[in-house]
Amino acid sequence: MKPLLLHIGNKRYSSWSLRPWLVLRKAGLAFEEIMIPLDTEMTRTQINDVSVGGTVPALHTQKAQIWDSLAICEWVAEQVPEVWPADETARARARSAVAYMHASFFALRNTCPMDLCREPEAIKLDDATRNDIATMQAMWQQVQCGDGPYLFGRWSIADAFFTPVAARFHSYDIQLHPAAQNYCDTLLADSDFLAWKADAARETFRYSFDS
Ligand SMILES: N[C@@H](CCC(=O)N[C@@H](CS)C(=O)NCC(=O)O)C(=O)O
Repeated sequence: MKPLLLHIGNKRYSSWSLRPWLVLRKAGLAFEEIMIPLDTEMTRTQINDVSVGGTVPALHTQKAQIWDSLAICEWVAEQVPEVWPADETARARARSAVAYMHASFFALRNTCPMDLCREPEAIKLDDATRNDIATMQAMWQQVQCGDGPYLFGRWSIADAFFTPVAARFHSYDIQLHPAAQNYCDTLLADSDFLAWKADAARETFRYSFDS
């Protein structure tokens, strides 16, 4: 049987790739990963060869090629439902939070791109980014439920979606409310995230904006 193959971008920069990678790990599904360096002359061809949508992450299963981070996480949840909260209401809230992350927060993404090797340092933030940061914290506060350090008690896909956000908040030294800071600290101390981050530190590829 062919193994699951997850095509990802550079671990240092690819926040979209980190999410399904974490979910596959937490689900306990065996998979192989293939990294496609982003921003090289070959990137476009290499991604188009493995992804109908022309982006990574892309997961190849026995039956299908799935090329969107959320779609991959949903496929994993069909194999291992525990990656969503068990309670129906919490699951609906988790899906709402994940969909919101998937489709919004553009100012935060553009101003504070994920760079796991960046020495934490504050930058000047515009109003739109400050608004995204406030909205994110308010949303976490509103949806949080259950016992445990994660957004919905035990770890779920929602926490995978917010791990890159926690990494951004750390890298750009963004001051958070205590509850949000605790949540980010929990995500950044996760052993699977730390394994990904260690791999990122070993990558030699650098974006051209990185001097
Ligand atoms: N909505 C997509 C976005 C994925 C995405 O934008 N991936 C970036 C890398 S992080 C990409 O493949 N960019 C194409 C390129 O660099 O040519 C998802 O959730 O998977």
